[in-house]
Amino acid sequence: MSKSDDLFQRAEKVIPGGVNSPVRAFKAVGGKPIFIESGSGCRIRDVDGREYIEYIGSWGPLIAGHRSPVVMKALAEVLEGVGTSFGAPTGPEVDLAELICDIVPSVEKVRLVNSGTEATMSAIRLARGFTGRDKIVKFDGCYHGHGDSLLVRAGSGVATLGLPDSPGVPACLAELTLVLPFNDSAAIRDLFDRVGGDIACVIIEPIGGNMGCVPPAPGFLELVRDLTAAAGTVLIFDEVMTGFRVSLGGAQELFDIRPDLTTMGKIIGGGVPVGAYGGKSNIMDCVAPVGPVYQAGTLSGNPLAVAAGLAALTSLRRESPYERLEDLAARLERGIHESVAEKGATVQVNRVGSMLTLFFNDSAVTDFETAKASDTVRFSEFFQSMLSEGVYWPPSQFEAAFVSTAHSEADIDATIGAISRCL
Ligand code: KE4
Repeated sequence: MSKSDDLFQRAEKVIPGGVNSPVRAFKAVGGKPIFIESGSGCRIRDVDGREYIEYIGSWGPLIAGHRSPVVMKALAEVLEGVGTSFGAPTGPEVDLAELICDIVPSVEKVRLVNSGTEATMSAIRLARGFTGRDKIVKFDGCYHGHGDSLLVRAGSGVATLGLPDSPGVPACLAELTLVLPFNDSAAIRDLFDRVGGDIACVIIEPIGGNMGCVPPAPGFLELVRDLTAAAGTVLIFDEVMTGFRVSLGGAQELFDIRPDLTTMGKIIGGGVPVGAYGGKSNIMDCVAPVGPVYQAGTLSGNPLAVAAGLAALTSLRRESPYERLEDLAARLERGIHESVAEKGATVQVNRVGSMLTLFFNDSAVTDFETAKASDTVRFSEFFQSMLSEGVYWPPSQFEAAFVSTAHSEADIDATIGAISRCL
């Protein structure tokens, strides 16, 4: 038995499903998860000594690859001479908050938390507290962490009362979440014509990342912004994945749209747990202790996480690697298209900057319905073949792959070679 299988056998006895987050269990692609020993740059090594060029990057945080020198140095300095947590304010938290407000166009004030889920849960509560309204809107196929109000699927008809998408989510709470099709302008226009004044907030991934990568249709985000502004509804851009990823200022900078609140995570912590929510001062000032909307966190803004986040964001602002990321990811996309043409495979590639998804689908993927029409059996075969080729692709058809600054042209070309053999 491999070391990985042995570890998995032990893990299943003491951890639900043997993993600390479901997608890691390989349920979507079959087989057993591989246990990772270490990472360096764009490569990870498993406990049995096998090495992979990888495109998960811890599901987005590692835009500079594993053990990026600047982040490692910052962590070492804190461990050496500061400490990990005080439960009291520190200077670097102010530095990081100022940096985020400087980088993210719509953010005037920001509160640090410890995960993307905490960020979105808090932003929803804040929007409800600020507007005095209870209903919220999300989009089918968008994932915003595991907060109760967001584990909701569409009701029978478009925009009818939401239904729990997990046991344990009370129906009375789920029905306050209205679920619309992503990229469906008519549906959101109709909803706001009917009940816009009742909606506390709309939360959206400005670029879908959790149904696979699905870009916004031209004009869609602008319409969402206009409708929410007119109705006094808080617009929340969930940029946990797109923030600092598709440009330094995220999707809101890329598309030049200003949401009222933004949720952040992943890259903001440089691979260490950090989440954040921020936006207009008049809304953020409703958050305790200055306002009545309660939110708290023992380890929020801890020195270790803040040091990693500061190092990661400072480096991104200094290096501005987005052209390089675009070149590398475009090279990968071109290579996929060339392989697809050679092999006559039915594949769609959706990409925005350095996040992309290869869908086994014979038509364009523009929302969750079209994404779900993908051939997930074929994807599983592809994933397992890529693993055998030494390339660790995201273990789900409905996830995005991430290119990092640690990937070289040679790594991209090797990946293209593997994809060509696996299609
Ligand atoms: P976390 O609570 O996992 O830090 O963030 C939740 C979240 C919120 N918003 C968006 C847009 C997200 O993509 C996520 C988390 N993303 C998934 C991967 N698609 C995390 C991976 C996992 O669940 O293990």
